[in-house]
Amino acid sequence: MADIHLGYRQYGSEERALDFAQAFLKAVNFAVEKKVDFILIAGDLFHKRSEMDPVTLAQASKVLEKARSARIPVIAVEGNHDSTYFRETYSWMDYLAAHNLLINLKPSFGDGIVVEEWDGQSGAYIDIGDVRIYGMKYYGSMTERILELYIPKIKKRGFTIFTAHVGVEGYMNIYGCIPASRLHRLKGKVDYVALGHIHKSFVEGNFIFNPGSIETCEISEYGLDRGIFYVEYDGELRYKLVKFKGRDFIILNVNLDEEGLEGLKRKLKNFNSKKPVVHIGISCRRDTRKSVNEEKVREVVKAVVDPLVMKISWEVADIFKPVIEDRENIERCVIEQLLQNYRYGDIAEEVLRLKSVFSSSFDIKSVDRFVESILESKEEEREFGKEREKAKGQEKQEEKEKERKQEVQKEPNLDKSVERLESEQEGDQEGEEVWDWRRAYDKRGKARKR
Ligand SMILES: [Mn+2]
Repeated sequence: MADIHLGYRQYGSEERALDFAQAFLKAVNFAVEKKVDFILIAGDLFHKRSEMDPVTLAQASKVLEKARSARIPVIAVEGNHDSTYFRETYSWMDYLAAHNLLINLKPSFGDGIVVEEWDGQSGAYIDIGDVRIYGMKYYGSMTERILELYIPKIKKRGFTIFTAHVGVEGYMNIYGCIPASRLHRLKGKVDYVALGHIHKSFVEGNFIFNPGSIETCEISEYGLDRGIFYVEYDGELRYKLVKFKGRDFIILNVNLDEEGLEGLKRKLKNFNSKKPVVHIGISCRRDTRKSVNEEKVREVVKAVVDPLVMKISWEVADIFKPVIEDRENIERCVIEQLLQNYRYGDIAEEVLRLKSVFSSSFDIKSVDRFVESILESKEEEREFGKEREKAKGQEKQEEKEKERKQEVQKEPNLDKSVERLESEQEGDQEGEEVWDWRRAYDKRGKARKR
């Protein structure tokens, strides 16, 4: 399974957040019922990567505990909604792993990419019986590069699975997709590629499996085949997509000039849904818009169906279109003025470039290149700053060292343990906190590269 999106209060509805948790419970219950050997979650267990609330955490724990008490291991990777991908941080998935609720696979980066076996806290692969599972979290624009580094580290053992949160180009126009050919390079080393990210199910060549989301995160997903894959292997691979529909949605368009509210009522009567999410797009002339109160539309909907959420959007035909000459210059002035209110510095040029990249063609590659060029320049600035800090830090350190030596000379019988304590304190000079997760799970005892 993939793309669970726990904690998504869609339309601000608590009920919807419950729908997502309910779908997750249904998926795990299915696995328990089928007595599967393990569960794979290919990313986006959570909807928000940082703002966790107790309810969402409780939902995740409760459902995962079901799998744990049935002795079914849950192997997961982080999605774009689960962790930051430009630097390593302690994610909620790490938290769940620390509480033995799942196994969070990801490579680490020391001297190059590090692909180590799961040791109970961290690691990139795990063996379960005759199955080996490798995991890779979401890396955004870095995905292709990291995959290239990752592939040579993979060693086939039994039935080998590669699970990652990455999209395959050509299914949905979203960010974070790579060409299928990149993943087909895993052939020979890997038997099954389990993906998440694209909220629609697809299977490529009996090799790449993407189940899609288990609840509707966007109305564009509604009606698409989505769910979980139930997979069996006994020398031969068999799979079945167990479809998850989730909450009912009613998505309707009505032309009020031609069909009137009666037409809307008639269309609504075709649905037999329980507490659906209702989306109604109304198109009409300006004079019709003026004569029909939105409240009236709502009443019509409520009289026919009992909606959980109702969204109404109007498309009013307009005869009036403003004529703007020298649009570019006006835009530049507006953006510059807007930016003056914030402390972003002089970035009007970048904002305009970004806008043009997005508006001329939705070419994800050029957006990608653009973002990377910005990040690189920021990175350089930061590196430069760090160098200076380091130089300053070294001076301080040397002074400290001198003082320490003088003290030792004054008191030559200093206990070794005190000395150790002192050096530990010096190590804390960089403003480390009392509990530093980076240290908490680094075997070598030094802070990981962020
Ligand atoms: Mn997702």
